[in-house]
Amino acid sequence: MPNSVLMPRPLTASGISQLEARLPVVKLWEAADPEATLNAVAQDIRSIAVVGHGAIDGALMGRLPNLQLVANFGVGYDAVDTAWAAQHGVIVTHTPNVLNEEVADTTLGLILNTVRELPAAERHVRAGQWLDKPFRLTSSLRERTVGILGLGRIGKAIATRCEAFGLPVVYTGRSAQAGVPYLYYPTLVGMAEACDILVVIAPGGAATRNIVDAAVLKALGPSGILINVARGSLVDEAALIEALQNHTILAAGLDVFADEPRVSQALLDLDNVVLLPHVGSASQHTRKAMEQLVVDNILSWDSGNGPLTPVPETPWSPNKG
Ligand code: 8YV
Repeated sequence: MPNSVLMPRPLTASGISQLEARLPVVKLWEAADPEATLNAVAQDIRSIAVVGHGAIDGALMGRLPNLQLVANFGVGYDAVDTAWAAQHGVIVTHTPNVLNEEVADTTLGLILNTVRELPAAERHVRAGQWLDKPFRLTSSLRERTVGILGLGRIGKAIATRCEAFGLPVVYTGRSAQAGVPYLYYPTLVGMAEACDILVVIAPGGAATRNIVDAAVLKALGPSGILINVARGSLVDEAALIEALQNHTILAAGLDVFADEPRVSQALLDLDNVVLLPHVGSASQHTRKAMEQLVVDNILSWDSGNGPLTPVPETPWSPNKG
């Protein structure tokens, strides 16, 4: 049916029914032969609702001649080829702001878990080892400076929380930001030298691939902690594993990985790393808000009022779809 929404993976029942009340939805995950279904409906698809981390590349979008909108579930949209979309007049939307506080909360949790080794302390209790001896003394947040790579919306929410913990905050990114009270470092290595906890919360994609490399980890130093809540692609994972094994840095807390959901055995084998399964925004409250923004973007665009949160690479104007 014309004007269809392609849904490769499911939104919740509420999200699907809100869309279905207005538009036909092609539920690709239900198709016995997704390729054949895609060929059969290609002309009808005008938008895609993207959930999960599958790539939305030019090869897929190019098969859909009437595609006008890709609504991404997530603030990060590195899995969507926005350069292709921009060239072909396709608008991409994402879900900014609604997850800022959740991801920042998770980040502080991951920092505390990593520095104070709380998961290992909990395992100590569960294994009955407390009866034999107290848990070891750990490193501390005290006298540490937090360096934030990527002081965007989420980075600022993390910084506010760090301030409340009494931790000095510094940052690096493409440029210094006016009106920001934190010290700016023009280079990542420079900031890594100056801070003790390096928090990675910059966008993924070609421009940031492996920017946290062996040199940055060396600069972070033997008491340094790496926290990654952005994308696995920003960190050279082989260099990180080596740095953790050799104690070039003290520890790492990772919510994201190079090849999710597969986690390198070398990381699983290490004691000085805390591992989370990409749960930064994964509360019921926040995932509901993110889904609602996906739905609202599609419905607003369909009604001619334009998408609510287009990405900067594909701005919307009233004469455009
Ligand atoms: C989600 C995220 O895990 O918003 C993002 O960029 O990485 C997370 O909030 C992801 O979008 C779920 O697919």
